[in-house]
Amino acid sequence: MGYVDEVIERVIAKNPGEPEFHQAVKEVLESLRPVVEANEALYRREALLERITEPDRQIKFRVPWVDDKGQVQVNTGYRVQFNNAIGPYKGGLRLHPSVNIGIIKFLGFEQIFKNSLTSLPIGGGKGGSDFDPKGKSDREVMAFCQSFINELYKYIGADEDVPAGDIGTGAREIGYMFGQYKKIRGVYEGVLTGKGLSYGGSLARTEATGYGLLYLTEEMLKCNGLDIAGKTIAVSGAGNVAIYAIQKAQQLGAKPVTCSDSTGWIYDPEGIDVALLKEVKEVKRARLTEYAAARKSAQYHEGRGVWTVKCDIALPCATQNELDLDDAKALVANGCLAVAEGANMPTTLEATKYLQENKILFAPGKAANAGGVATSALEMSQNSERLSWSFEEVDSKLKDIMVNIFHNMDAAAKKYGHEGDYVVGANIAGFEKVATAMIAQGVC
Ligand code: NDP
Ligand code: 2IT
Repeated sequence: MGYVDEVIERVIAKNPGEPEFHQAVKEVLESLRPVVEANEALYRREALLERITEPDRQIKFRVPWVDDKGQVQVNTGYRVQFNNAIGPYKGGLRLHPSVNIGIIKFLGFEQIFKNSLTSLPIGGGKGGSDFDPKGKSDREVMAFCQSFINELYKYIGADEDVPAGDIGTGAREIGYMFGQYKKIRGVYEGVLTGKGLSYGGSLARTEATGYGLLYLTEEMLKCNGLDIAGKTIAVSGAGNVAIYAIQKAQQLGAKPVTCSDSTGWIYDPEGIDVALLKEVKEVKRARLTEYAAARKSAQYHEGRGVWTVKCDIALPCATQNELDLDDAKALVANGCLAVAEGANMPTTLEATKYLQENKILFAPGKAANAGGVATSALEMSQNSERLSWSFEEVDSKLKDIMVNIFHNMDAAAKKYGHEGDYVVGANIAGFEKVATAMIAQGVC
């Protein structure tokens, strides 16, 4: 058995009941075959693949808090510090009832290669809790966030580990966490990113993941002889990534016609009204039925179904494994040209294979959604130099980073004989830098 297959088997055996982590490891390691085969003796001696698939540490803790009725609630908190070969651990915090250690490990593992692709000095980590912010009062969210930091503060710091937002964690949650960290540690430092603008946040961080997704998609289309202007886009999700993907798509002259949340989805043939979507989701924190009620052209459907809509480009921006083989078949049958992942691992392995076999341009999440964490790293730079850059400055750096990511993954795919396979290209380009750093730093 080859080294890659041996390590995949070992990861599955050592981490039972963690299917998302297995999936992420398979996707990465299988596409690293060309580079592993070229360096097999060295990597085996270094146990490089065993080391890169084993987190530096996993922290799991109790998060007790008191709800508005005076009842004590208990959640579980996690932080997986996966790899800090090229910089402090960096990655978001997911607050969603589905969170478990396997999900946090898949996200942390992906983050290693994504962060490397940004070309900025950040290692990989991820955290979160099974707490559900939906339907909670601001006071309850604050109580949870303070309790979460009461334990997590021991393990994070501006030069150690810098958490940020993810599903369920936005500016409100980051604000409460930052306040509690400052209170406990008595230091004012860039320990979290995605902060409010009046206390160390970066302009354009809110927009960054969605905007970055579109910058990379635009470049990928351009380099394949296509223009994004005039294209119809299907988007899933209605959160931070989806909203700003829709906004930038419109600015680039494309027409996003769908969005979704966990209960249903919208088809709006006139194009999504971003101001209304923001009002419903960012201000009222309401369901998409409110969008449909306020807009004549919008059709609301229960359940899932975004990928059945005819589109030129599909942007999954909600959650993992939300685009399966049947969805991929529907997209291909409807003449879709490109899929770019705004979410982390939204496309199943079978669906990715089908899309690529059918010559759909496919940009994997670790490249396509790297604009969020890249701009987080720019926020860290601004915090370190105690300065704030203008929106235009941050946005132009973000655009350069995304264009650069596209060309790096394109070049790595070509170098190893897989031209146009951006999954192989992104994984190899992200991996090579981390591998070189790990080997140079010795066995640690
Ligand atoms: P938000 O919490 O802002 O929005 C998530 C959206 O996805 C909501 O519309 C939510 O619907 C929907 N959703 C979440 N879970 C499910 C589910 N299990 N089934 C169906 N719909 C679901 O999160 P973000 O927009 O920040 O994150 C979206 C994706 O992008 C995630 O995969 C995240 O890891 C990834 N990502 C985020 C980055 C960021 O900077 N925020 C950076 C890079 C990647 P509902 O409200 O009904 O739950
Ligand atoms: O998945 C991701 O890259 C994020 N949720 C953003 C992480 C960050 O540190 O900004």
